[in-house]
Amino acid sequence: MSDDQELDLSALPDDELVAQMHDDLYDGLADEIAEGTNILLAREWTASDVLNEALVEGMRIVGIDFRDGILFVPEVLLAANAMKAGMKILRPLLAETGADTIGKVVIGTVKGDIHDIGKNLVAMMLEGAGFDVIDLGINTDVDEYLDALDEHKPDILGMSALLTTTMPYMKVVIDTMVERGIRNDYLVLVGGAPLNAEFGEAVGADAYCRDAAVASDTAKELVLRRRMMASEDA
Ligand code: B1M
Repeated sequence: MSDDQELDLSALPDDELVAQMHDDLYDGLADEIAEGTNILLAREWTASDVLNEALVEGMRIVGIDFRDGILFVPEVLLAANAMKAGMKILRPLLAETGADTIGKVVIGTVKGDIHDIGKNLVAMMLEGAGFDVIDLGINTDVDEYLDALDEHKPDILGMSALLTTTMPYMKVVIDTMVERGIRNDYLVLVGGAPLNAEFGEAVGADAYCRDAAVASDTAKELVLRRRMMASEDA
């Protein structure tokens, strides 16, 4: 629309800019999302405030209209691309850390599932907390997870699922780890919108993480606790 093209984002006050970014995300306008992200950062917003208030909130609105049949897959794909344009700018800021590496995480979205925005956010927050992150991407099957564990010997395996039809695959992975006698060699964290703590417990994970911040706090806490227990046993 010509009105939108002429809109000077930098002239908008913060609240109007954020509302405009929600609209731009909805319309899948990646360049505008990148521009809005840079403007908010230049106004000294923290990376996590930009992420949560402008991007995640915008995607929440998209999710509602997707659920209600107002938006369809192609539009939501564009919105996801726009979100990624903002996340690309935020990534180095969220991953910025002076801390030494505190552990290693292998993470991936489970087989049958191609949603990766939440998983990518979790990976960024873990990097920011000082973890080395090996990201297996989307549609990850049990062999890919287990090969990565073997190759990278991480402290943590993280799995993401956004569909009620794909979340049971987490149990396939954990059960295979049990069968192979390697389950207790790793901490297993699971997350994704349709999961909850009961599900995490039922599939045999060490913890369910509601969001990326919880995932990073939980990862730090469990790795430190495990190291303390190991040093007490030694
Ligand atoms: Co899809 N989709 N989608 N989708 N999509 C949902 C998930 C849905 C809830 C939409 C809806 O109906 N309201 C619905 C699932 C319904 C259900 O199963 N109950 C749905 C559907 C049905 C589908 C398709 C089947 C649609 C179709 O084809 N008819 C299809 C499935 C494709 C497949 O995977 N096989 C599909 C496709 C797509 C797109 C490709 C168009 C696109 C994905 C693009 C991409 O990811 N690159 C898409 C999107 C964008 C969504 C919504 C709108 C947004 C998801 C998102 O990115 N949220 C989503 C609606 C919604 O969730 N409200 C929807 C933002 C993100 C920051 O949040 O991912 O929840 P989230 O991640 C959070 C936490 O969950 C947690 O931390 C993250 C950050 O705080 N977390 C973890 C996530 N993973 C973690 C891992 C951890 C820890 C925490 O490990 C330790």
